[in-house]
Amino acid sequence: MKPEFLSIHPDVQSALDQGRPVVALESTIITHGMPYPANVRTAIEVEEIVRANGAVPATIAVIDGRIAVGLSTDALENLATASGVVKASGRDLAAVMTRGGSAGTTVSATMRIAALAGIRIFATGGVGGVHRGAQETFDVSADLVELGRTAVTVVCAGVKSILDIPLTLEYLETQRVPVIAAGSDDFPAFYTRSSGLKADHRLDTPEEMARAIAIHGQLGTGTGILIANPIPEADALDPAFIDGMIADAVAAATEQGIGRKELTPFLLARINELSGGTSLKANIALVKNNVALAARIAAALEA
Ligand code: PSU
Ligand code: MN
Repeated sequence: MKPEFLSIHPDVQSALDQGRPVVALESTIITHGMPYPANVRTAIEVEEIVRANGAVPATIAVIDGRIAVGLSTDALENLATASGVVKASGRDLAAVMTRGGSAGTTVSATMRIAALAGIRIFATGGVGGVHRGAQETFDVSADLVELGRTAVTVVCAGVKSILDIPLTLEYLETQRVPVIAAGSDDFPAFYTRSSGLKADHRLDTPEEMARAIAIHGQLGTGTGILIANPIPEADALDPAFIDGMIADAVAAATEQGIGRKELTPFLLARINELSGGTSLKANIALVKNNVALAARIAAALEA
């Protein structure tokens, strides 16, 4: 039985009922990750790319106290423009829903909801991770904890260097989360194709990835899988260009005492500002690349 607070869009429900491929999409990227109107435009285009690659998109958000799995264009537009929309990780959902609020769902919340709805694969830009300075701040994203206990595959473009990438990979190892780079030996760093660190595993085709997901599921580990898909060559940023801006953004956050759930949105906005929109362009390109891969994996999973 699905909880009564879950509103699954008819297109998504019929795909699930008929065993057709579905890809979940998060919404914090819309509410807190990108500025308006690029956020709505991207959300709409990304759904089209999922469809073009043979799957049904299911963008997930909290709308007026209920969880929506699959959003109309109007709902997307409202979510992107309404005031008081919160950033909800899994732990925030109950309180936001109780007061009838609306929220963008982070990777952790979206994974939880996808699992409830029976969706096995989910695509986004970047996942949260272990922040730089976590030795002092303890700032480790709930995304990593959720990956350690919810059996949903997340396709991302690796981890941004606003985070401590080596510590993030250590944490995923402890949590028993398989980390697979798509068509690359290196673990990607969001804006760039390599973080300078090797990925644990490399798989090259959506069919292989679907097979790994199926085997991992049968092993009963109960953990998610992280598929790290490098940004396309043509859209990748020069590390020399972006790394300095990331360092400046992190320094500004520390100076201004930004912490907890405000930190990631602050850093994203700051980097966008400092780069004159170049980081946003790369972000949009890599999200599109990720949803296309996720749709092809979803199709291979159902084949
Ligand atoms: N990274 C991005 N864009 C985003 C996010 C991360 O490049 O929009 C969002 C995702 O929703 C992710 C969340 O789940 O930030 C992580 O937040 P935190 O670091 O507070 O756990
Ligand atoms: Mn955090």
